[in-house]
Amino acid sequence: MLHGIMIKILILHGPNLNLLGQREPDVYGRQTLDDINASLRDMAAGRGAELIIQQSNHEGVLIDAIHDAAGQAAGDTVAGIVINPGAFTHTSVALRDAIAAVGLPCVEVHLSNIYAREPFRHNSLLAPVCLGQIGGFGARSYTLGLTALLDHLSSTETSQ
Ligand code: CA2
Repeated sequence: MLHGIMIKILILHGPNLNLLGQREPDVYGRQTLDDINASLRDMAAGRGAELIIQQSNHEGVLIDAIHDAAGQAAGDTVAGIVINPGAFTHTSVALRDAIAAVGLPCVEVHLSNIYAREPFRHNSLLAPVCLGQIGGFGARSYTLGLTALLDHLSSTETSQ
């Protein structure tokens, strides 16, 4: 809770993450996206937060979701974003610009350790406009990312 209001967090899953648990379990694990979302909802409920969760394979849909998060009416505030941008991590200036434009605190998460993989995955265009990046812990990267965001929001609330 922030200022007695149930805070909302946007969880965004990028392209191909709808396939989780069905393909490439050696790289991405056996949990499905529904499993990950259920763990996140459990964790959020314990911390007085509500989640809006979206997955899209389309860059523009992800950008619209970020814009919509920033445009929520007062009392329906989205306080921050946890995003796994998938392959758009390495390519999307447009997603980076959307995050920078809305100014919401954002945590980038990855199932895999992108720095231990092919060189084309070593650069994130989004990381510089995020609070931080967590990767390499499988599905746990998401819960770690949400914890980091909620802790950040609590600490900035008490310091204001
Ligand atoms: O490690 C991550 O979370 C990634 O964001 C996953 C992306 C990849 O392009 C990034 O470099 C790192 C790929 C998501 C694809 O997800 C699949 C899941 C199951 C089967 C096939 C793909």
